[in-house]
Amino acid sequence: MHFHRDRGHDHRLPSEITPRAVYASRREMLKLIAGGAAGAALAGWAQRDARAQMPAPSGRSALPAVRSSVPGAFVMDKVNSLADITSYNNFYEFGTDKSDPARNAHTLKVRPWTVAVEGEVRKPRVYDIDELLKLAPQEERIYRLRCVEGWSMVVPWVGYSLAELIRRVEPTANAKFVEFTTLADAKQMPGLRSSVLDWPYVEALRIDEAMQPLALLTFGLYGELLPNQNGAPVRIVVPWKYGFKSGKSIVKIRFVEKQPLTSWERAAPREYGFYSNVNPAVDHPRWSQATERRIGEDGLFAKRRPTLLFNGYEAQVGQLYAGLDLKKFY
Ligand SMILES: Nc1nc2c(c(=O)[nH]1)N[C@H]1C(S)=C(S)[C@@H](COP(=O)(O)O)O[C@H]1N2
Ligand SMILES: [Mo]
Repeated sequence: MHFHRDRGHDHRLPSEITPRAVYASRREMLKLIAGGAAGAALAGWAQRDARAQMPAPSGRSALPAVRSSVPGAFVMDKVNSLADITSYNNFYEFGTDKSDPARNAHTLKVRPWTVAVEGEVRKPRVYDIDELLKLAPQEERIYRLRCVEGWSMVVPWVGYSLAELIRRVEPTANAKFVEFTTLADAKQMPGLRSSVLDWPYVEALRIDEAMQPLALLTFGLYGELLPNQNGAPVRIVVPWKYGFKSGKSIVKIRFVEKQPLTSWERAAPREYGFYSNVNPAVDHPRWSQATERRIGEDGLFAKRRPTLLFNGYEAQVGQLYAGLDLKKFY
């Protein structure tokens, strides 16, 4: 099975590829926005842009949020529509076609729901989802999402920094990595009949990556609770890594000393490394990662966009990897 391969095609002429100068100036602008006074105004603009594109009330539950002050929390790119974000999904527990999660995830029961936080922490605890929702102020963050398959979107998430939860459980000195486990219940998840992955879906981060304020414990999008196909009732979003690092419908967060073996690494270690930072210079063994297809821009004349190092979040996360050979630790 050719899972994890994008079906988009690149029909660009060489002249249509964004000149390097333009690409560089966009990155400079993003850095300015991340840190400067102009940031507030522009971030506000980005947020209004998201709101303006909000569809009529959908019947989901509102999740009020404040504007995030975390550097890098708002990208300037046009936000994808709610329809795009909720109909083109990877959530293999509900099937491997992009339309399967939207069709099948209604069987996921999101209440009652608990998240066990355990391992190398002084205060291990099982959190009820409604308690977790109120642990810290909910913030809106407009992030790029780059799938390893070569497509991307821009999503107005709602959540708070994973660091808020991590601080409360007080990791010990042995806590070097954090592992995230998705629910695996064949009664609710028809995709578990397929052996495309070893269930449950497990992902992990180094603890300093998990503490980076952009790493988001995510409860909603477009101002409302997460739709099931996007990982309700709680998921991880790590915007500078390929999308598969952002596990959905999380039931366990475990602090460990040794680097965990993640589901995608186990399935294809040569193709999906532990780090999986977005990097246009490190190709997937079966396709280039230099460019991406922005969902919502596809069509006969749509151009692929250049993929940015760390998905455009280099100013915020680059120093986490200082001295690391990004080709070796991909
Ligand atoms: N449990 C689980 N989490 C998952 C996946 C999955 O199949 N199962 N797919 C990942 C991939 S490949 C991507 S690109 C994103 C997609 O998130 P979205 O559907 O909200 O856009 O979820 C990630 N998290
Ligand atoms: Mo993905």
